[in-house]
Amino acid sequence: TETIPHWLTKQADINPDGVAVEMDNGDVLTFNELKANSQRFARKLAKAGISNGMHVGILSTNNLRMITVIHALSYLEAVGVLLNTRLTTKEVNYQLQDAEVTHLLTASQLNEEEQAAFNVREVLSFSEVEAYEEKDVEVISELDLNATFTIIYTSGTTGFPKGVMHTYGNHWWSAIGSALNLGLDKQDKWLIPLPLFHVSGLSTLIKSVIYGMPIYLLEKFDEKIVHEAIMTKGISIVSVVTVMVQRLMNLLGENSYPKTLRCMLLGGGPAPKPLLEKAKDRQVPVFQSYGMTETASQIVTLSPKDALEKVGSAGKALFPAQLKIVEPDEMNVGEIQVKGPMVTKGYYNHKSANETSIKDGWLATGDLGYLDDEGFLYVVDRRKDLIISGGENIYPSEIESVLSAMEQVKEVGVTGKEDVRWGTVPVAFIVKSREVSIEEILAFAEKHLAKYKLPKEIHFVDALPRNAANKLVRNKLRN
Ligand code: S0N
Ligand code: AMP
Ligand code: MG
Ligand code: MG
Ligand code: MG
Repeated sequence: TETIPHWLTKQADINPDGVAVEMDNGDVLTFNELKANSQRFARKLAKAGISNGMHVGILSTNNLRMITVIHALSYLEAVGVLLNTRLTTKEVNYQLQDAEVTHLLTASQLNEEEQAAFNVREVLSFSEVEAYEEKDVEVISELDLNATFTIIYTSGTTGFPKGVMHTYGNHWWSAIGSALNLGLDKQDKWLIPLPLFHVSGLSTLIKSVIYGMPIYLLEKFDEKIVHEAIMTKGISIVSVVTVMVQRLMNLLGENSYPKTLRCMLLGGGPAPKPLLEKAKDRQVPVFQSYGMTETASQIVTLSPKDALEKVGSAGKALFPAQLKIVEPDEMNVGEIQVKGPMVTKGYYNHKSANETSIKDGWLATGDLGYLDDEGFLYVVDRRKDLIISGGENIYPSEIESVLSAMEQVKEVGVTGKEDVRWGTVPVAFIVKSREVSIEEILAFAEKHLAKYKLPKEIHFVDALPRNAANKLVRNKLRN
C-alpha cells in the first residue's frame, strides 16, 4: 500500500496555530484545534460503534462540526457518505441503502419519528455523539491513498443516482493538480459558499489541510455575505457556480473587487459567454473549469495567464491529468474523456456501470466538447439529457419515473428549458389516462423529489414524440 502521513496530523504538526477554518459568524479553528477536535470526535464515534471500513452517512448543512465529523471519519478509516440536504427522505434512503450505510450522523437533533424514517441501523445527531465518552482506540496516523474516504451520489442516465467513491489518493491528487495550476500563496484564504456535501465544497476543505490554508466557510450562500467577505476579509479565492456569479455581478454593479481576490473558480456547469464577458469587463478574475463528482473537483481549468484570452473555454487538463475527445464529428465535437489520479476508481456496487464508463483509466464523461487548435477545451453540450439548475443536477428520467407512477398519468416526458434565474429548469409533458390537475401532480411529486427537481411547467399533451423504436425523443419536446 501507498501511504502518506495523515494530512491533518501533519499540518497540525508543522503549522499548529495557522487558521484552518474561519466562519462568517466569527468562529475560528486552528489546525491544532481542528486535529484535536477531530481525533476526540473519532474516539467518540468509536464508542458509538463505528470502525474501520464502515459506511457512515452525514446529513448536514455547512458548519464547523461537520468539518470535524468528516476528518474524524478519516481518523478511523471509516467512509463518509455525504448527503444532499435538499433531498427528500425517500431520496436519501435510496442512497443510504445503495451505499450500505449503517450509521447516519445528523447536524440537527431529530425526533424519534424522524429518525425512524431513515433506513439505517442507527441515527445519531452530532451532539449525541459528542455526549459519548471517548473510546481508548489508536487513531490512524497514515492515510492509505488507495482506501476510499468519501462517497458522493450523482445521478446516472438511468435515473438512479450512483455513489462516486473518492479515495484519499483522489483527493490528494485533486489538491496537488489544482495547486500546480492556481499556485499557492501565503496569503491565500479560500471562500466556500458551496455545500460541503458536494465535491465542490468538500475538495476545498481537504485542500485547506494539505496546503495549510484557511478556508472561509459560509453556512449557506448569500450574495451579500460573499460580496462583503471579498471586499473586506482578504479572500483570495472563491469557488462558485454560474448563478452565484450572476447574483454577485448584480451586486458589484460598475465596481471592481479588491486586488486581494485572485481567483473566482467557476465550475459545476456551463457559463453563458455574456456573463463571462461582463466579469472580464469588471476585471473579476473568473477561471472557468470543467469537472464533476467523478473527478473529485475540477480536472480541466483555465489558467491565470489564459483566462482573458480564452473566454468561454474550460482550459487545459491539470498537470497530473489527461484529456481527449473521442469520435469527433465533422465539427471536431466528440465525447470528452479524462484520465488521472483524481478520477474515481468507480461507483460503489455498480460493476457494470464501471466497466462501461472507465476503460484503461479513461473516464467516459458523456459530455460533448472540442479542443481548439491550441488544445483548449470547449464544452458544447451537457451530458446526455442532464439538466443543471443552479449547480444541482436533475435527470429527466428521474422525474419521469416518479410521475409515471401516478395512476392518472399515462405517459410523461421531461426536458430542460432555459431559465434566467437557474440556467435550466425541468419542464414536464404529460399524457393523461384520467383527469388530473397540475396541483395534484405537484403534490405527488413533492413527496418523492427534492424541490429543485419539481417541474417548473407542466403541459398536458395528446402524445409524446417518439422515434421508430418507440423511444421518447426528449429534445423534440422542446419544440
Ligand atoms: C445556488 C444555490 C446557492 C441556490 O440556493 P439559495 O438561493 O440559497 O436557495 P434557498 O434559499 O436555499 O432556497 C430558495 C428557493 O430556491 C430553491 N432552490 C435552491 N437551489 C436551487 C437550485 N439549484 N435549482 C432550483 N431551485 C433551487 C429552493 O428549493 C427554494 O425554493 P422555494 O422558494 O420554492 O422553497 C444552491 O442551489 C447551491 O448551493 N448550488 C450549488 C451546488 C454545487 O455546489 N454544485 C456543484 C456540484 N458540482 C461539483 O461538485 C463538481 C464541480 C466542482 O467541483 C466545482 C464546482 C463549482 C466550483 C468549483 C468546483 C471545483 O472544481 O472545485
Ligand atoms: P456533477 O455530477 O454535479 O459533478 O456535474 C458534473 C457535470 O456538470 C459534468 O458532467 C458536465 O455535464 C457539467 N459541467 C461541468 N463543468 C462544465 C463546463 N465548464 N461547461 C459545461 N458543463 C459543465
Ligand atoms: Mg437564498
Ligand atoms: Mg452538479
Ligand atoms: Mg429524486
